[in-house]
Amino acid sequence: MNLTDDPGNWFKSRNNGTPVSIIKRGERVDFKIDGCCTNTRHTVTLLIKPRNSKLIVDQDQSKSGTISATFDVPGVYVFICKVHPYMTGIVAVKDANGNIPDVTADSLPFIGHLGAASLPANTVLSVLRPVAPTDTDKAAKWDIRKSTDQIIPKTPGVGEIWINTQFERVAKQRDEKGTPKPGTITVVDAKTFAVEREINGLTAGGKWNNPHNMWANFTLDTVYNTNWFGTWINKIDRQTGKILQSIDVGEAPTHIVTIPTPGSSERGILTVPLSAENNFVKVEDGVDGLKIIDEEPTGEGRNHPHGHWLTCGRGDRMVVPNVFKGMGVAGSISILDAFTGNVLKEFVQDSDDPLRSVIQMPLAVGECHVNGISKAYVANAVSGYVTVIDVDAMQILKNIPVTVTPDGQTGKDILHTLQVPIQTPVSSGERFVATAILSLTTVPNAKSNSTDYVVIIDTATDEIVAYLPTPGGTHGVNWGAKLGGGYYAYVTSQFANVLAIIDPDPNNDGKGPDAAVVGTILLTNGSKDAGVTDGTGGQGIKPLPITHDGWIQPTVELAGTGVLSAEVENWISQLTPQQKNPVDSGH
Ligand SMILES: [Cu+2]
Repeated sequence: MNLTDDPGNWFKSRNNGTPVSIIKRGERVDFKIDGCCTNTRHTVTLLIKPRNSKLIVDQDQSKSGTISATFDVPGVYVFICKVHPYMTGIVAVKDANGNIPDVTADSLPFIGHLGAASLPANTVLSVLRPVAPTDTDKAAKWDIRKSTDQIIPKTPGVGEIWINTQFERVAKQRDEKGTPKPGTITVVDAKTFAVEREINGLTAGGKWNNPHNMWANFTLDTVYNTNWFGTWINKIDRQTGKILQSIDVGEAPTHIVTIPTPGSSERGILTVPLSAENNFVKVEDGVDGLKIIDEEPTGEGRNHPHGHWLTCGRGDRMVVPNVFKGMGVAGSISILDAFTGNVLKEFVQDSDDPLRSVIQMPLAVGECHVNGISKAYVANAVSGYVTVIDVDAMQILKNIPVTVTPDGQTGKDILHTLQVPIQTPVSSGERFVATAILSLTTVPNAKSNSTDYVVIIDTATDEIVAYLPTPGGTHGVNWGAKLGGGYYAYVTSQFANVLAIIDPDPNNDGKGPDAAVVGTILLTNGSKDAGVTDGTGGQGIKPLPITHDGWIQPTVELAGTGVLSAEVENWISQLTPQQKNPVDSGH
């Protein structure tokens, strides 16, 4: 099998061109990670196997090259990549009669939560959304909506919403070797909730592959974009969508956050974790354009850092999820000095420590001050918990189980839920956290009555106050200004073609149990050759203006100075005093 950058076909069998390789017992599969099919490094990690199999396949760091495995027991083997955890490959091993044995509940506990002891292999594969190599498969398994499904919120937002529609196919969009690579950026007008335009990578000189996450500069005339299956970031002119520059930063860059610190010489510098390496880089956007000015490790040893955040307001500390440290799924959460890059504290997974046991493949962080304390919320992919950290005291406060089995149990890991919590930002008004829960299946759960959902966490109690159903493949969430005050949580879903909009507090009483999905916006725009992938792949999401404390004020300060475009001036004029300076949220 080749590991690839192709959505739904990330492990591609050379025998049948699909992510399901069918072999006989005792046969070997070579997993190839090379320039044929991917622009970065990966792992080949065996997650699910038949009960009696002794096979172990895993690596302690991201790799290129060939990884081989010989299959000892008939049955279904599920592989993932620990760098890009939704990359899914299947090896189905036939028994002596040529049949693939059923998948049992002790191999995959999820099945037990459906009330079954075992299920046919084909039944299990038919519900796995990441296994969708063709447009026909995607149309069947993914959550593809029509224009009649669209719901426009009654209250408009302010500004623009930038969305990485990472799986959208673009004809002739190729890497430097000429291999097709997916992904666009879809821009939604927050006033009308219409798709304003789409940006593709045709002019990126091959440095565009699975565009994953974005941030903007303070004047909001530039958007920076990462390419998670490549090694580059792009600098994009916001108004024209023109790609101004693309530079190499290292393997599998994830998210971008600028340093907001007032008075700092590093204000505006980009920080970018590299998920197939151990470091983050600092990138300056100066007179000569983008330039790497520093590179520092995000922990001790191997790290594979992903979606970080800087402390709201001061920006003096950076909280980084290190997805995996070696063999297995143990990760860590680091607190760094944002200026020196020094690691001040690293919480490493420890099965004997009740607070650190759940730090298994942490993927993303949200951070804001809550009642004067800098608090971080970290989503752990494998354990299904959100870890709450006091960033000032550098202490873990609590772990909140956010994933749910089909029969409604919480506190169970990925093998029971087949769900992964991903982005988990704190609202700019600091009252709520919205955590995106991605389901790997088409099976609903008994709490949200949907496959995918967002949980709303009250930051005063750190308890879940709402489970809100969202479209298939929910991955990204971020907060943008609601016209007249307050914030919307904008939600992306990688296996759907829509943006969901959540109002965390429609009756404005400061409490979240009335949180509701108030909008569903189609991200399709009829792009030629995109087919069923039009508007799909929603991952990184950046509402502009950037509403969090520390990032909104520099833009507001520039209003009326002639530096901002007329469009940005207009956005800023629509913000309430509270939205312009969310430092004292008054809750
Ligand atoms: Cu990968």
